[in-house]
Amino acid sequence: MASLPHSAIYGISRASLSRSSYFARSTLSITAKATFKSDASQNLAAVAVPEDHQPTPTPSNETVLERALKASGPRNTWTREEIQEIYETPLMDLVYHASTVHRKFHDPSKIQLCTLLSIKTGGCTEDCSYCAQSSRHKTGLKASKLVTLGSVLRAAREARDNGSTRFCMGAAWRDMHGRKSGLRDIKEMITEVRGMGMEVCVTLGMVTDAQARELKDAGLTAYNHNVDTSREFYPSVITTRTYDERLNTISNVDQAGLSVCSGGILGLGEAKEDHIGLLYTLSTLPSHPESVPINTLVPIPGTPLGDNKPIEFKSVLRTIATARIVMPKSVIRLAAGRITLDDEKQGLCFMAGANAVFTGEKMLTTDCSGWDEDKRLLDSWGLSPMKSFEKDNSNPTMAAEEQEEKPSALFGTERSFDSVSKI
Ligand code: SAM
Ligand code: DTB
Ligand code: SF4
Repeated sequence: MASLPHSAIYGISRASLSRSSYFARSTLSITAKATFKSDASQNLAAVAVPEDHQPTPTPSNETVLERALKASGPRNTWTREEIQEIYETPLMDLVYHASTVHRKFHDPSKIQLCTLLSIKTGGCTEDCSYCAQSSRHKTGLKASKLVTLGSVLRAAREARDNGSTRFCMGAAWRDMHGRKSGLRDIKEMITEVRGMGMEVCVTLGMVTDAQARELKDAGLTAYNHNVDTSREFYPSVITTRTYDERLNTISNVDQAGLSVCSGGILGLGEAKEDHIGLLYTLSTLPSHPESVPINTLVPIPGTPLGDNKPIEFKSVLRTIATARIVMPKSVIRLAAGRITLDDEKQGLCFMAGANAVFTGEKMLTTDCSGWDEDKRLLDSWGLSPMKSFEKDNSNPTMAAEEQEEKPSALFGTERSFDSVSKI
């Protein structure tokens, strides 16, 4: 398949919708007691609206945000204009609404801990202008061969013993073409790590449908392949593989029944339209990625972006919150660059719907927030690590059609709590 059907099509503008009914309801305060069970038929919405305050919006006066807040599941019919309207919501409101959506579809007290290992470092033929591992840039990084199974198992055990439930292995490859022995060795690593009870993710560059199926059969949980940025900005970041080639790999991964992990990188010199474009691509895929990593550029000396100024935090927060609203069931993963955020900024990201982090000694080539530091961070915010496969691990399927708010498919574990919401 050369490209996904959605990829060449951009949304047609929707009539701008009135925001009046949203503001009319913004001062109500309610208390709701909800019991969550794994049986979807017993699920209750986290936020109950008292009967006399039930909104009865007609489609003509409903804002994009209101409609998103009422949705019972993901949809992939977003237009850029709709995403822009959400993205441009006053930031405090945006974070608040993202948090509300987050609480409807996820256990807000749980953060997934994931640990990375570079299994084949450097010497990559691609020219990604942010990357330390491209052989086209003079970063001083020494290329190395595929690591041994023993070293993978040691690293995975250490990660598991420190609370990580997902182990992600990265190789600096353009694709898997002609890498028969590499694929065989990596399948063995996958099977062994999966056997330790961990979710396993790999990122190996482009894969064919047959390779994706082989990886799935070896026990792989998820495959990471980012679209990185908007379709328009992409050619100024990478020239050696196209946006559609990326989408093709994502499609192969999805078709093989693997969970798709696909997100982006902020701070490349892009505009806010590119954040909207990135989210547009991801949220209009046939099914939303199970996991959406949000990286911020770690400037690497010797790369074309080595001198880039850090991106403003509020843009990162805005992107996370918008991602949470347009892809309500996906796991939003705070990825590269998290180490530059203090505890309070990370807390805001969790409030806005981020619910996974990379933790451990290293990312792939750069530093990572350590396990002890992260345990303290989560504890200080009253958060705790997610168990393996605690969430629904499949790629979120789309709601058949947009529906009125009703009991939604929530997270797996049974629990109950009192929630006090202002809407
Ligand atoms: N070759 C694989 C690929 O391109 O799919 C390897 C994974 S690559 C390292 C995964 C992602 O990490 C990239 O798509 C990019 O979003 C992110 N990344 C790489 N270098 C980064 C950097 N210096 N700062 C922030 N994110 C980075
Ligand atoms: C993703 O989106 N970010 C991770 C993971 N997927 C593989 C990798 C980040 C790499 C950061 C730069 C480095 O350590 O070289
Ligand atoms: Fe190679 Fe991946 Fe780095 Fe691009 S991001 S240069 S494909 S390792």
